[in-house]
Amino acid sequence: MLMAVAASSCGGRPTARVQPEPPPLNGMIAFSSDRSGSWDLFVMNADGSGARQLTDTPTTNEFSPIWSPDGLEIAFSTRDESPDERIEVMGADGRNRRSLAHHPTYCNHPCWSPDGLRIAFAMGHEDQTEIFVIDADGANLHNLTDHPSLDTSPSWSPDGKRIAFTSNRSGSDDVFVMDADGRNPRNLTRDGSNSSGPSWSPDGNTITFDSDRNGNWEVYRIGANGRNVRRLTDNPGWDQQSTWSPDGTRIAYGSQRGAVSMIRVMDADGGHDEPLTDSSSAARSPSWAKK
Ligand SMILES: [Ca+2]
Ligand SMILES: [Ca+2]
Repeated sequence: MLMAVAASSCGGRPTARVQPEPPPLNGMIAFSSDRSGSWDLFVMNADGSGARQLTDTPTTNEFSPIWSPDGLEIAFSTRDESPDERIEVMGADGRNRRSLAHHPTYCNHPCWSPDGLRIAFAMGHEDQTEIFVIDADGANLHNLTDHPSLDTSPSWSPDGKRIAFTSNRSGSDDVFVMDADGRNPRNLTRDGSNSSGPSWSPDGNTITFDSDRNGNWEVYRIGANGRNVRRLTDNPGWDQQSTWSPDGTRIAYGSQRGAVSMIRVMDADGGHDEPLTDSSSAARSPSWAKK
């Protein structure tokens, strides 16, 4: 057996050049997994070790976790047997859950402002969802988009001045950027395919997003000015839900290449791609803590 392994590895194609070592995987990643029976929220070290269950709610599904900028809280969405989908917030230890907003059809994709004072999210019905913003204490709910289309998945720029989001107002799903007060929306990805799920890099210069422009969902990056689109993943499964490491060198994302979705990580240029969770249960919606 050992000889066979040695022979096959010797018989492989010679490597063109040796890749440098990948940057270290520091910090914490929150994600959603069905490993406990229902969908629950977990945190793990960014190298995939030390996974810990934060919610244990057999009749409620928790999705889309996102860390507060100070790392002390996690906002997320929930769906249970009640009519409403909700945005909730809890401590990073899973305690002190509180509900911020709810809607009978759709209430999802929370995103903190960089100062931690507000949360943007998407809410609405089948034909029209809007990006709303609410204070982290639940006050001052207001609509930022107010447009008869599906506006979803906000991502706040690190300087707090802009919000990227997904909208189908141009006919297909596209990534838009607007001022943080909802003014001046502009389309970054106008190419007729679907592009969604923007995630702003820590230095504010780059936005990752998901697109099916090559017939299959892959993770791409684009300059925040709309230039220099580049594909980062290339495989037949879906690759979506990107989140940046705090130092901007690595990107974690959700990927389904076999029977279940997994969390994977790669360099910010697509190199050193590797799994962080295994195939024994589904995992998705990673969020890398900002500190
Ligand atoms: Ca649950
Ligand atoms: Ca793919």
